[in-house]
Amino acid sequence: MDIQYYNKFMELLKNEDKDGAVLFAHQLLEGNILSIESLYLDLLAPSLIHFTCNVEDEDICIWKEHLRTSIVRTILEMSYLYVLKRLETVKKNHIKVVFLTPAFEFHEIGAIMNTHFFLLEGFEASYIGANTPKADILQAIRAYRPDFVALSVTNPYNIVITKQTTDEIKRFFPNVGIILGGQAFKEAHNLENLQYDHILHSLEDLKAFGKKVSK
Ligand code: B12
Repeated sequence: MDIQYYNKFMELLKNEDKDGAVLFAHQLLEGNILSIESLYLDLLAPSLIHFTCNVEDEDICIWKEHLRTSIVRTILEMSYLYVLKRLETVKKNHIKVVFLTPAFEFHEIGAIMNTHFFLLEGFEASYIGANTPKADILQAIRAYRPDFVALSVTNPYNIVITKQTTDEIKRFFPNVGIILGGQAFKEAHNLENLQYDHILHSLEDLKAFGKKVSK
């Protein structure tokens, strides 16, 4: 990807120009200048992961982070139209994945992005929400009967609740596969003691997983 797109996007975000940032992302997709994957991974994700704030007042920085997240969220929702367009040409594998973040985990942008990536790989994927209590996850599995539940976990503090959640899923639905991903698993020791079937760190991992499980 040409760095000029990233620089231009960052300039719009620094100025908190929501309309400009959304229109710019739209232009990149509409003109086939960037793929959905590149827009998400080369522009949107780094704009949040490397978020810095030059203001001394921490409270103001928190609001600036919220505003930036909200701009990125709007771009993700807008991009869904382009996901739909691409889906017309994607071969479906009829494998159902329910995506969520467990209780206390509010970071949801990675989960939304990867739900779109799963769709683009032919899965029937749905994002059902952030901060999802254990009991609601079990109800969702009952309602949607997925082949896999994918949990995105960012904060390592949430490993304990992730363990409780995955234990319950395996206890009540032993045939439902568990996929884990997110920043919390950059440290391999956070996976110890967790019940799961697949850990995916990147789009490449996700694509390889798609090839492996497609019937
Ligand atoms: C935006 C943000 C928030 C927003 C989230 C809003 C929302 N709707 O999502 C809000 C304001 C709510 C928030 C709150 C908090 N946050 Co915060 N937040 C961030 C920030 C700036 C960006 C997160 C983000 O969206 N990144 C972009 C996405 C795309 O990245 P990602 O989630 O990693 O996903 C990528 C991969 O991990 C992967 N992936 C993710 N999930 C999955 C799943 C699968 C299956 C697959 C295949 C791949 C995959 O795909 C994505 C693309 O590559 C980060 C900074 C950072 N370094 O990320 C801090 C950060 C994550 N937050 C942090 C903290 C501490 C908090 C708070 C505790 C702050 C506080 N004191 O209140 C609370 C905790 C809230 C909670 N209970 O969860 C810390 C976590 C530190 C740590 N590792 O312990 C960070 C790293 C900031 C920092 N440097 O200190 N936060």
